[in-house]
Amino acid sequence: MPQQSSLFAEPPHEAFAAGAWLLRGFALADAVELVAAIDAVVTLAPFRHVMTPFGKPMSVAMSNCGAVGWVSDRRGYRYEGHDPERNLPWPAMPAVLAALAARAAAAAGYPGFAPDACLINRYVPGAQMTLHQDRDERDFAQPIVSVSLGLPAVFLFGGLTRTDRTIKLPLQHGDVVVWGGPSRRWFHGIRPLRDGEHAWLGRQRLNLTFRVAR
Ligand code: MD3
Ligand code: FE
Repeated sequence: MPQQSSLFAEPPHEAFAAGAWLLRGFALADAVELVAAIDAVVTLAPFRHVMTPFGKPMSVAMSNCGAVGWVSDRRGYRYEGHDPERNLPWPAMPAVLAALAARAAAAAGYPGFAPDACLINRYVPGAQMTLHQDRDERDFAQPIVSVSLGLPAVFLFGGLTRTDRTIKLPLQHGDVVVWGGPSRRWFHGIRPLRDGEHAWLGRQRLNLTFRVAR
């Protein structure tokens, strides 16, 4: 067998926290297909600024695809099979999205990942996500896979309590992170997006978050 060229070999994956794996550039080869699939989803279920239970609209615009979608309103956070804005089921999860999420999870040591929910977050300059935990899902043994596209962002990663000190992690176009094990329950957020222009996607960052919700 010829050896793979070291010039084109995949860079080593980083485990930067217990169970969390950063796969730099893992989505790059599929980016055009991913964005086309996102575009098809948000044509059916447009981005919207959901209300937090505290009555403030989020600065991040959201949509979903898959069997269930993450929703928020005055009653709280939860997963629902229907888009409340359209009174219709969420668009199906495009195969290219589900396949990428499964490949990334497997690369991080979580084989057989079959997400039923994909939250699509759209950040424009200034948009942010304050420190929170993802705890609306049934089984915390299931990892979460996130894909970053477009403008770079600074990701904040803490611990099991809100006051734990946080580390900053820059996330770039094409980066994929798999959050499993203990890291699955840790506080995290996104600093206000810096102004900029992505050569292809313009003044925005798109983030896909794949979860097994039910
Ligand atoms: C760490 N989204 O939608 S993705 C979210 O970039 C969310 O839009 C951010 O946090 C974004 O809930 C961050 C990275 C991420 C997603 C889920 C996690 C990190 C996580 C769950 C547990 C721990
Ligand atoms: Fe989150």
